[in-house]
Amino acid sequence: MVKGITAIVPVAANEAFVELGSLFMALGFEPGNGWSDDTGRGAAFLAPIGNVELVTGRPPAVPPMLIEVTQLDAVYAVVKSWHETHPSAARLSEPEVTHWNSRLFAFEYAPGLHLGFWESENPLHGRPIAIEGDLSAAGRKFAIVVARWNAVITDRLLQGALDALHRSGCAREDIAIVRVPGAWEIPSAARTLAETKRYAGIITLGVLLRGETAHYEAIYNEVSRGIGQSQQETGVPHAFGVLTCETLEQALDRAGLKAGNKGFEAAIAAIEMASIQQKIAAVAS
Ligand code: DLZ
Repeated sequence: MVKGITAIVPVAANEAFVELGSLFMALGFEPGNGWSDDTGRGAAFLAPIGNVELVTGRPPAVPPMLIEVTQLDAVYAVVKSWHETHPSAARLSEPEVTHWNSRLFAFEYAPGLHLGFWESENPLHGRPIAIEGDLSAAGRKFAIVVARWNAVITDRLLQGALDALHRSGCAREDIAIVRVPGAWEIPSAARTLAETKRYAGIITLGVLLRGETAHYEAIYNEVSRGIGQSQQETGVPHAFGVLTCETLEQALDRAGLKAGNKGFEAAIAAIEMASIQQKIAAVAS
């Protein structure tokens, strides 16, 4: 899989290497890992996104290295003031409107070292790509906590959750199913499973029927609080698949009849969150 792009920019002399490095830092590039050996040295400057652009026909009259920025005028002011104190730098053009709905200024530090700074007039252009989870459950373990109360419905939720896990590549032996008496017991079982740290996600399934449950609000609040607290305190994603319905008919609709299967949806959420957690951890390390 492609991870990033590196453009190698040869710089003639050590002085230019240092000067340009200081300019890039002043512009807000994030410093990357440099290198140095007896053949030379490199300094890396990281941008949030990059792309390779293939062009056919007449190439656009722009410098070969384009740096997309926000607040072009502020960037121009930084480059201009830097340029004034570094007389070796050759040419700096004023920002101009391009024919592609943008503004650009060119900065030629030395022959062959030609940068273009530009800003799109579309504020959404070039936004950094967000971290997003993928929907692959392969190689990950999941636990499902399912209440026996209202089993005619929770069994359907369980089938939906298993369907989502299998279709997303989760192996049968990587799925643990824990049956608990009722929704009230879900948080405690979920927490015990989460604390083992064996599972990438916990899927909680149950049904609370308002019409038939005394102290419905009290039970519901405690179940949702307990599941949320287990998620926050263990750091393991918990998907909430506890239906709260007025009637049995409404619950049946949400368990695969007319309104999708909330067990399936909960499992998909758990799979996605497990992936997101892994990606965030990778970015943070
Ligand atoms: C007691 C009870 C009631 C009245 N209603 C439900 C319900 O609608 N859904 C559910 O999952 N569980 C219900 N329970 C059982 C409690 O969740 C719990 O299992 C018992 O009170 C034993 O602690």
